[in-house]
Amino acid sequence: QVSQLANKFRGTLIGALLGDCLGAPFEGDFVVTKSVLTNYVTKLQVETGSVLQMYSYTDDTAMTKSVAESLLECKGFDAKDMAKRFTFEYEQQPKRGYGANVVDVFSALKLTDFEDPFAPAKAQFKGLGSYGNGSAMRISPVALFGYNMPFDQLCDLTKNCSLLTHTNRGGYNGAILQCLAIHQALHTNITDINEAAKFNSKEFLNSLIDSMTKVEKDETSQPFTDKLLSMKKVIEEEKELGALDIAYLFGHGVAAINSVPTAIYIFLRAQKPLQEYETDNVFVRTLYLSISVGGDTDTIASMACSLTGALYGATEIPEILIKRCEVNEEIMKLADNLYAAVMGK
Ligand code: F2R
Ligand code: MG
Ligand code: MG
Ligand code: MG
Repeated sequence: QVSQLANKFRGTLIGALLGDCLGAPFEGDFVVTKSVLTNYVTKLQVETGSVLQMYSYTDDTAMTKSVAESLLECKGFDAKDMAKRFTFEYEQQPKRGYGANVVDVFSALKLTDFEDPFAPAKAQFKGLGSYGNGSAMRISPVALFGYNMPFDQLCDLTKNCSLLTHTNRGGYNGAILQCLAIHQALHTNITDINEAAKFNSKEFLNSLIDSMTKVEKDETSQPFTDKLLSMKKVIEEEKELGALDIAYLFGHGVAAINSVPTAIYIFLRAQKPLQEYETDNVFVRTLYLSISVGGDTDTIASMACSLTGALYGATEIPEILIKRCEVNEEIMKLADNLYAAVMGK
């Protein structure tokens, strides 16, 4: 028996792992039909035969592990250490479905012996930097480590962790949005799933809009705030968007701007029952809806499920789904270690 906050820490990282592992088989599929997905999600929840089918993690989890381990080991952000862990992890297992260009950063880091760990990322895309969601997808440990941090410090830490691979503001601001959303879910006082009715999606979103407005205030445009504002309209009008509408309105691609707001919308939408798939479990609804939008399914599911996990805790996640994911015990341990670090234990 762990405290509800420790349970929320576990839910955050286990949610991220689960979305990655169980969303990955559909990554790149433009649409996922209702019958295929219903069959898939239903079977995942049933134990048949003596051997449970396991699902592998991808780059999303590989990098999340490195972020968590580095923060724990260094007791804070150490650019060289984190860059080394990303690179080492990639070298050990390069076939984890990494982004097409981020792998050049790892090669350049190695070639320059990590002399300036920020330099290779700056050179990406002719100096524009990556706007991919590769930083947002790995940011959950930062929200945990920064549980007690003031707003500016949490944003700075997130940005620093991002700049090792993503120097385009689309990339690092996407990570900041995802981190702030997890942080807010962790701080939302819900003791268990029976209190789900207490959760107010509109308030949650309004508070996120306030935060993102601060983050983007000095910039020439405010793309993340704008997407959150259009989400607010959808939520206020109580529209219940289907998969195609979600993909059309918020995107389902590898750019952070086309996947972080999508994950946040899915997290909010999954609070209510789905027409497409009947289940009482909010976590299963989050997973189902994430995959249904197609495109970058592992990453969208990972980010959305991490939010659901941060709100309700790991005990809301069906155990059989956790058992199906590679490295689930290791991830649980990392969540516990982050909790202990934050609590000063
Ligand atoms: N890479 C994938 N999935 C495709 C193949 C996986 C398949 N299962 C397999 O194994 O073959 N997934 C992973 O990549 C995403 C995270 O990517 P990240 O870390 O942001 O990488 P990168 O390379 O920096 O950016 C991704 C692509 O975005 C475009 N892009 C980014 N910035 C750009 C810019 N400034 N100008 C133009 N294009 C830019 C490029 O196409 C990049 O290759 C996650 O989905 C993860 O799961
Ligand atoms: Mg991936
Ligand atoms: Mg619970
Ligand atoms: Mg992906």
